[in-house]
Amino acid sequence: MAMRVGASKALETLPGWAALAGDRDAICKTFKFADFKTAWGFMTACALKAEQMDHHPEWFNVYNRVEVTLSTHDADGVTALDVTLAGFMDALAVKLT
Ligand code: HBI
Repeated sequence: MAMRVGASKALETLPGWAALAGDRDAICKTFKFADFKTAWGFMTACALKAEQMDHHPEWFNVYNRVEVTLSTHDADGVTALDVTLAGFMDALAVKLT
């Protein structure tokens, strides 16, 4: 199982991400794109990456906005898997915006 690093340590290397409000150890970020199809393209590429990693985001989409929460359920908190997936999302979002 992936080792828990915790939100505060993870956030040191993830600009624009924040700790989820409340007691849960998780990180979150809202991505905004030009339109729905770009947001959906982002989600599609992230979904394929998530499948490759066997590590899946929690997310909510309305039109051009994608709200993402990352945490590792098996570890009950933020692990290197979340940091890797967050980094992938950030790099992709830069290309799409
Ligand atoms: N995704 N975010 C997240 N956290 C997990 O612990 C997790 C997952 N996707 C698949 C997965 N675990 C599997 O290892 C099984 O536990 C379902």
